[in-house]
Formats: sequence, structure tokens, C-alpha cells
Amino acid sequence: QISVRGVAPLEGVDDIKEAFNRHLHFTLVKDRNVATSDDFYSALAHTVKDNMVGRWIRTQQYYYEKDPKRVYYLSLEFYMGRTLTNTMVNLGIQEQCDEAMYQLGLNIEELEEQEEDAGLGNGGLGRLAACFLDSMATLGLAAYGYGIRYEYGIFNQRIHDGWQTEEPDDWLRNGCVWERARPEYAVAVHFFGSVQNENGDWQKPSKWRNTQAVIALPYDTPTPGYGNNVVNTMRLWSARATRGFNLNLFNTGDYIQSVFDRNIAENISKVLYPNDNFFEGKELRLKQEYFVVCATLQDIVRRYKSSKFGCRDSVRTQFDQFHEKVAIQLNDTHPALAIPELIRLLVDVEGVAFDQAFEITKKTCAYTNHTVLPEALERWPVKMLENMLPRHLQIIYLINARHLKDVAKAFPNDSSKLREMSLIEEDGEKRVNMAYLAIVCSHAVNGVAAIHSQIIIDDTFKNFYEMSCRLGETNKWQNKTNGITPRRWLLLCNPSLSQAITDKIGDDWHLDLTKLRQLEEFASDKSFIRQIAQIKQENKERLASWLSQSQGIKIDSKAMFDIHVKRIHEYKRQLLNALHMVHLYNEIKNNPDGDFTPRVIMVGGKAAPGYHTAKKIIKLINSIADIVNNDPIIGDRLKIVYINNYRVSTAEKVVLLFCFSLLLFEKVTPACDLSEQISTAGTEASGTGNMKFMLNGALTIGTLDGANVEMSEELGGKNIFIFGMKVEDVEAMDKKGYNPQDFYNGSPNLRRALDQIRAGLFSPKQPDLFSGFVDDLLKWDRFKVCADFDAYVTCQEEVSQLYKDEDEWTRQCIMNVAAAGKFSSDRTIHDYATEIWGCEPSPGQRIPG
Ligand code: 26R
Repeated sequence: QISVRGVAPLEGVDDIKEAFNRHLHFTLVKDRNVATSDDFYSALAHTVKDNMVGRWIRTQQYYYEKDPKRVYYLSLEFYMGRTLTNTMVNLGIQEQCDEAMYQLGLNIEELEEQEEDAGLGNGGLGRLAACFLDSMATLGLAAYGYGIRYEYGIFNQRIHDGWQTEEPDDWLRNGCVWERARPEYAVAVHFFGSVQNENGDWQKPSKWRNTQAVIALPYDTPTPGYGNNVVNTMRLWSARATRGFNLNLFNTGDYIQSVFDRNIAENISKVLYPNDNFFEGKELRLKQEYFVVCATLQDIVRRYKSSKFGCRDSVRTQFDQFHEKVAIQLNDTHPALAIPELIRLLVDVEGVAFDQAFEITKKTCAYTNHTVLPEALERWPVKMLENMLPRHLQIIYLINARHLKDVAKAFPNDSSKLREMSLIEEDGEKRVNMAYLAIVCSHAVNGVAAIHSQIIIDDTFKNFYEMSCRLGETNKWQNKTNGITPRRWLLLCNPSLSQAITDKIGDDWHLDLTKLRQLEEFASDKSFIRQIAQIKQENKERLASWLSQSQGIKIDSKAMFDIHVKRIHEYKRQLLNALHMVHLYNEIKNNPDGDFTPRVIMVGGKAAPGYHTAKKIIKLINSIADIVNNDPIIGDRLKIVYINNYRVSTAEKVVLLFCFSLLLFEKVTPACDLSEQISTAGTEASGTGNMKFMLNGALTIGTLDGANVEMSEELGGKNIFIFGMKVEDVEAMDKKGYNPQDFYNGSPNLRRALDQIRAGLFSPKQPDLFSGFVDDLLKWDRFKVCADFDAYVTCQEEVSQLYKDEDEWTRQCIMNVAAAGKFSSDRTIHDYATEIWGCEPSPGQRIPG
């Protein structure tokens, strides 16, 4: 037996062993005989954390002395996943730890598996925030992530009889090694109550009275940069009842009840809302949004005031330079209450005039939009705001009054614009449009891929873009194409591919991913092709054996791994994939001796608990899997074909739907042959899974949507399977009037598949289970699954053809890795820093010490 990651430099190994043993003894109070795997994990995690705290303190001291502009990334979600391996990688101590554990007779990979996922996010938006923290530290920015320390993260998915069920994610059950409570920085957050304005003037400093207070207790987690000694902070707030919470009950004698009622306050940070792309308008969610914003802004202002000017020790009292020291990035509108809250602090607490407070706020804040689906846009009822945040509603009205004057200036003689662009929507229940609020009070607004940023200005926020143009607001509307951190999404999750790349081009790509272009030179090199193919094969075998061990699923690792993992949503069109499965099934059944390319189709992802259609899609895919995988005729015949034909012509299609988690995402990424990115053009803002697969040497089948467009550009339009309607085609079709029935009638393959599903072929015990579903699809088909079906099938046939030519397939995989450089979140963050935040990244510059 050798340690898993090869020979380690021996310096440091003894120290690590010693620290590990010390933690096992003193921190965990265990000896080797009674210690569990979890104890060993914790001892190692503490040891690794110890290696970081010196850098963490020094980084913060360094910021205090240098007083650079601070960047605040405000987000309701941080989808961090596991921390141990990532920390070892970024600190450069992975091999030493590995060797130390080996010398102690422990398997480090087993210990790594003990760590809980920090699943404080739903999907793309939350994981993007996590990648950004890595890149901000790596680029040496004085940055902070601010969010909520949910006691329960994204639910754990279970599949019962093909249906999704949800289980609470009790991720803090065994404690969290990485976080540190900071009670000395706790602050109060107020809700409800009423406002007293001076002379009834809302613009004047006002008093917000008779509120209910909740304590926000911060927990800090270090976020290390890669190889530069920088360690930034992610500060997550946890809700605590105040000492006197519901003391009136106490006074009336019900002490026990008053203690119970502390839960009302503490529920604020209890659980992450599992909605992705759907606005529900729940009061507790609004409380969460204000809670994080209010606590964070108090922290930001405190830090601004206490920082030094140059070398003088005086404390800042003026706010005209606030925006030169503070940049606040709003991760979608979820933290958009930061805007009225900052204005409130400036006006009511710091005594700044309203107009100046507005200007400071606008120069400080910037807003990123992550979705154009109308049902995902936050529109809070005025009634709810009036009740919970009366002062903020006043401030929003003041902002709106200012804004509408500007609208009138920009669009003279067009009163319809006043109604269309008001922050307050008046049709039906009065609501505040949070995106409009964020746009009006930000100096920069950006989309997350080129096509998405274009759609925003052409369509979603057309009026606001037009107004900016007329008022001469240049550089307000921007694009910042998303990225992923190459540390977690290549170095950490795919060590063998990383090593093969480094052997060819050196390791500069760790910090400059565009260096991967140099691989193009080797793309046709036969021995490199064989090496890369071999690595992919080993990754697939690793996934296959993991699936068989942990989920009891047996698959053929030689088959094409066709992978579709992301949140389940109609716009992402898992249904299109499902129809393709049925089509393949039919093709094999009709021609059992045909020469099919074996595939393992894996679909994974969570549906929002209340999203019935998405849950039905999960059930449908599992139902198809049941039939395909267990078809008594086909199944046996496939086996016979496989054996009889001596592997010349095999046909085995396996469909899997597994319980999805971020961990699983990390496991499937290196093993993917074909990445499914098949949303209706114009619906996926960017996508980031697409980038992860590309970087790990998968080919993509996708529509010209989100970042797929730029992936295709980077590839020069080659080595990627693009199919289906473009945004223009979708628009034209909507104009003309789309009728899915036409496609049903025009496509025998589609008709056959839909008829089979409708008739219950895949739900024999409940033949009408999917009939309503199919009927609805043929009536509306909002995301044009039927319209793209034939193009998808044809494109998949090309994929199957190419897969038969292993060398050519692998050459194209290498070209994909080589073209993935643009999609590093280091590039994304560099652009945010220079074009929005106004601060200089210092990549490669180490913090002294
Ligand atoms: C509850 C409601 C307000 C809500 C809406 C939307 C909650 C969460 C979301 C998540 C959305 C905004 C999201 O995750 N969007 C994704 O952002 C990714 C990162 O920019 C993109 O890559 C992806 O295309 C987009 O869907």
C-alpha cells in the first residue's frame, strides 16, 4: 500500500501527525481505539484549519493596514460543498496530509468522505457565489461573502417508488470544524413597529419605533486563496432571540411559554427555501432577506468607520467617499433590501441628506441578474413591506418618486412609461418590483453570459436600458460571463487529468486557465489521445464502482456516459432527454441486432418540493428506467447480443436517476462523456455545469443558450453538438403562434414516444399516470420540447456515430479542455473587479509572512 497521492515532501509531515494526534486527544477527547471515522476526519480538519489561521489573521491585519477598497458579495446562498480537500489544495499541503494519514495507518479518502456537504444553496446561483469566494481570495481582493447560516441546507433527496421525497439536511449535526462564532460582533435586527417622521417629511431623519428585535450572531468561515497566503472571510448570520424576547409573557407569568417563543425569532435562519426560479412571496423569506441585509450593512458601516485613512489613526465620520472604500455586489435581487437599508442608515442614523444618501448608495451597489423567467422575479406585496419594514417602504416610495421624475425626463410625452417603469406595480395587489429597485439604485447591472445580458437589455429590462442610454449612463449595462473555479472543478475533482495536463504544459494553468490552449498542439498526438482516453475510462470505472457500492447500480463503464445533472425544471428540458430515451428504446426494440452505441444515460437533480410538474418528470424518467432496464425481452436479448456477438455489436442502454447532491456532481464531472445542456434557447441565463463538463473533457450536446454560445465560440464552432432553435427562431415561432400538435403530427418518432407514454407503456400499474401530462404538453408546451425533438434526435445520432471513433472522440475532448480557459471564475472576478468594483486584482502576489 502506498499513500494515495504519491510521494510527499517529508517536511511538515511530522508536524501534521503531531497536530492530528493532539486534536484527537484534546479536541475530540478520544484515543485511537474508540475514535470513529468522523473523529479522524475532525482531527484532520482541525489540523488543516490550524495551518490556515495564521494566514487568516495576517490577511485581515494586512487589509486593516493597507485599507484597500472592500468588496462585499451579498447572497442568500453559498453552495460551498465540502471544505477539507479544497483547503488542503489551496494551502498546498495535500501531499503532506496524505502522507501523514498514511503513516498513521489511515485512508485519507475515507476521511474526506466523512465531511458533510455545506449545501446552503439551490443550484447555479449559490455555487457561483462559492466559486467567486475562491477566485476573490486567489486574486487577492479584500472581499467578504455575507449570507445566512441556515441550520438546514438544501433538502436531501430520496426516491421512493420513482417519486422524489425530501428529507431535512441536518448538516450541523456533528458540528462544523470550519466555522467560528463571533458573539462580540452580534448585532440587532428590527422588524415591524412604526415610523415617526420629522414634520411628516419622509426625507428627514426618522425614528422607527416599537419594533421587534432579533439578534444576528455571525459565524466566520475562512476562504483561502490558491497558493497566495490570502485567507478571506465568509460571514454567515444566525438568528437568536434577544434577552427580552416576549418578556411581556414573562411578566404575565408565563415564563415557560416565553422561552418556547424564542423559536419564533430563531426560525429566521432555520432553513434554506428550496425554490429555484420560483418566487413564492412567503413572509419568512422576506424576513430572511432583510435579516442578512441589515446585519451585513451594520458590519460594513462599522468596518468603514473604524478603518484608518492612510496612516492616521482617525476614524471616518464622512460618507462622501463611502463608495471609494466599499463595493456591494447583489447576487440577484434576494439581498436588494440592502439598498433602502443603506439609505436608511445614512439618513436616519448618520444624518446624511436623502439625495446624497441615494447617490452614495447607487455608487456603492451593483446588481447581477441570474434569470429571465418572469415567475422567478421577486415582487413583494406592498402590504407585507408596510407591515414588516415600514421605514423601508417609505424610502422605496421616495426612490420611486425620484425615479419617475427621471423617467419623465427620459421619455417626455410618454406617460405609459411611468406606469410600466414604476417600482410599484399597481395592477392587482400592489407590489414592489425588486429588480426595478435594484436597477434604479445600482451603478452597474449585469447578466451572466453574453446572450443573457443581451436579452436583458433587449427584452426583460428594455425600458430601463433605453432610459440609461437617454440619460447618458454609459457602462451601466454590462456582461460578466460566469465561470467556475479550476481548483475544485479540475485540480481537486480530477487529479489524474490535472496531472496529465501539467505533464504536457506545466502548471501555470492553475492560475491562468487560458494556458490550456497549449493543449491544442497535442490534440492529435496519438499517445496523448490514448492517455486521455485511459484517464476518462478510469474515471468512469471509479464512478461505476462508486454507484455500485453506494447505490447498488450496475453499469457498463465502456458505454457512453451521457449525463444530465442540474435542477429539474421544465425550461431545462429533462423531458426532451426522457423522450430521447424512449426513442432509443424503440429503435433497439425494432432492430435488436442493430449496431447501437451503448449509452448510460444519467439524469440527476432536485425538484422544488412544491413543483409538481418537475416531480412528475422525475417519476417519468424513473418509470422509463424501470421498463428499459428490466424489459424481459429486450434485457435478455441485449445480454445475448452482447455475449453472442463477442462485443462487436452491443446494445445496452441504461437509464439512471440518482439522489442528487453537490458531492455527486463532483464525482460525475470527471466521468462524463456527453454533457446535456439542452434548455430552450433564451431561458438558461448561463449555466455553469456546462463549463465543468467541458473542462473535464466531455463533449457537449446543447442549444445556443446561455454560456453554450460562448463555449461554441471558443471552440470555433467545432467539436460541440449544437442543435435546435435559436433565440430568434423561438421568438419567430411565438409570433406566428406555436402549436405542439403540428410537431406531434409531423414527427412519427415523437408521436410514437408520446403515445406510448400516454398509453401507460411505462406505467403499467397505473396506465393513465402520464396521460394528463402528455395532453398538457400537446396543448401548451411552454418550452417547445416538441419543436426541438427531431433536431435533438438527429444530433444524438451524430453523437453516437462519433463515439464509435474513440480516437477522434478523444481528440475532440482534448480540444474542449483546451478551449475551456475562458470559463475560469478568476477571469470573471477579474472583470467584476476592474469594470464594476473599481479595484485592482493582484494575482500571484503573496501576502508576506
Ligand atoms: C425564490 C426565488 C426568488 C429564486 C429565484 C431564482 C431563488 C433562486 C433562484 C435561482 C436562480 C436565480 C439561479 O440559480 N439562476 C442560475 O444562476 C446561475 C448562475 O448565474 C446561472 O448559471 C443559471 O443559468 C441560472 O439559472
